[in-house]
Amino acid sequence: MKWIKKWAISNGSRLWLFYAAIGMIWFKTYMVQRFQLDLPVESMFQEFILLITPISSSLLLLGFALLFMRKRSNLAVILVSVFTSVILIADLIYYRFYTDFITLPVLFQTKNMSDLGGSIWELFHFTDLWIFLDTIVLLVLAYGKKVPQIRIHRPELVSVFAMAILVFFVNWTMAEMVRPQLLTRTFDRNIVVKSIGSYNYHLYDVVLNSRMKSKKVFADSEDLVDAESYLKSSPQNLPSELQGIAKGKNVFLISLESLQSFVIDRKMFNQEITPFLNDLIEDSFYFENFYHQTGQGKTSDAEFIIDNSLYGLPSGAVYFTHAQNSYTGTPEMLKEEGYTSAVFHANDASFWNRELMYDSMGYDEYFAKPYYTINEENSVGWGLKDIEFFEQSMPLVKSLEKPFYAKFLTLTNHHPYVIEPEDAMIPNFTSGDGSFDRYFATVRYLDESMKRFFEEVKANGLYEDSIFVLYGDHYGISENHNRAMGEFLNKEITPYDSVQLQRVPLIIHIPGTDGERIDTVSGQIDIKPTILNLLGVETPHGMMFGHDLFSANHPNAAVLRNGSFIAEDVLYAQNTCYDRETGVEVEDEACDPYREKAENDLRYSDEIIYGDLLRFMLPDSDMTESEADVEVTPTP
Ligand code: GP9
Ligand code: MN
Repeated sequence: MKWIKKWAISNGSRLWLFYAAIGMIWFKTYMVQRFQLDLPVESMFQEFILLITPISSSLLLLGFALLFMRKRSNLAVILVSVFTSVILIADLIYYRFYTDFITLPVLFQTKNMSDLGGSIWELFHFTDLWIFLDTIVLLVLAYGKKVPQIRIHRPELVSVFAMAILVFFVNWTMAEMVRPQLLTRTFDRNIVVKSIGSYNYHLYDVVLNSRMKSKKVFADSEDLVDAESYLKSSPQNLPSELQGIAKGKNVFLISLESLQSFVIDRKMFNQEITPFLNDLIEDSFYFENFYHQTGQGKTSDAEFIIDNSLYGLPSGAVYFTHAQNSYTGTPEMLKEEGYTSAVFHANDASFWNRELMYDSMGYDEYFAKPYYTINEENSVGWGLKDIEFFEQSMPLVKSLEKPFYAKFLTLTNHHPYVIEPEDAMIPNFTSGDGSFDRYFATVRYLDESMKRFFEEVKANGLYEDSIFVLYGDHYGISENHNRAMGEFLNKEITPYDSVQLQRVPLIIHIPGTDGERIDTVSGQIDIKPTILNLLGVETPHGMMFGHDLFSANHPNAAVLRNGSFIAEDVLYAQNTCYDRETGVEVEDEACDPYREKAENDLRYSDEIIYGDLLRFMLPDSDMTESEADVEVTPTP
């Protein structure tokens, strides 16, 4: 017994710092995952899974650090401690805004970084610095001469790696018991992190992205044929009564930044939050159950979905990852009808990689920051105030050759929702949650800017010959604000409510046509076919996943990018099937008929983008390259 004690003391001290590092990294990671990220844990079993998730990756990281820095082993564990803290803080900041986890493509979107500065500071809490406590303790221990340099023997290092692998497999097996095919099927990163932990998730994300990159190389025209026959297998739309009603008219497409439907028709402190839009809806087609379908690409995903009727990607922004692909977007299709297309946005042309992507999608003009006069007086938050933006855009619009397809991207109602006192037309809410409380004043300002926009369109004689499509691009209030949202709506926010809160307004205003409130379930994917049908444009080689919203046999369903879906009578979210009307949980079988379709839609759309399959399509034909047996030079 004595020799065991002796062994333990001598070996314990030479590995002491290693054990301390493992313990502290495990502890801080668990605390952040469990209490700061607040990942929803539904059972003791899941609680246990979450508890063990940091072990395998911490062992792996420490193992590699000690392998490569044998001579400076104390420094090695300190570097691992710093590295893990940086990851955790980055996760926290990202999660606080997006309720999601960063992916590799998002990390490399450095072009967006400078504009995000304000938002990042708002999301960083000074108290987050506690996450670096372990580094401080390790530094004191290592360099305060309290403990000797770590000396780890080769067999011990091998057992560290063996242990890492073993723990990972135990962790994975348990996670698969809760959610089968966790890593192959899910689109919801929150579930992945909850099941395998933040560090393992980041590693998985790296592998996933490298696999995605290789897909284009191996794709061929047969893959396009597969996707085409999949799309043709679902029922084709019956022509709507409104088909061609706006033939030859200009199209104003307006992205309403971060605008969600819950503010529409609602009063706060007895004041309407969106008085102008509420009035406009009375003379327009208003889609009450219209959902945004964006992922990490936010505004750019909304643009992509709307112009292409393809889904954005499960990770990253397609505007960044696949800007060189071939597309057959609305601007390109309308060019054949004699239309000019343009985008108006008072931000850097490179934000979201727009300048490249707009080229690929066939836009003729992009009026970005250099076209606007922007100074301290006329800007706030992210830049030029929306009212000024529309005012300064008008002469540019008038310079366009008609008919045109013009897209406007608003900006003032963007997180962190700052506004100057003279522009605030409604007071802040009073929940104590800063950005939630401020949201209403910037929404009200956006509403006012739309009023001014319509006045100017009329004053410039453009109203009668145009149609107007206004849409909310994505949520503005993430699940991170559920407490404040609950207080505002006077109810507890369940996962069912969280999906329902992904509704954004869609208003289609056609001068001279009476509108209607339409309660069909629909999504951004439906906008392209709807606009094309209103303009009377034939779409023989559509490759579109959406449907004309005015067609009598519109599918009455919407698929969200994280795999949740909403259908006629059910709503599916976080592995649970709900009754759509009541929000009451129902048997899984009720959702089954829709689940496969939802998964297939997302998968085929992803395949088209990963494989750059539209490059195999022949212009002006509904045949693919293989059917026509003609060589087409792929787009570089
Ligand atoms: C930036 C604007 C906002 O140009 O589109 O982007 P978001 O952060 O909402 O995706
Ligand atoms: Mn946006």
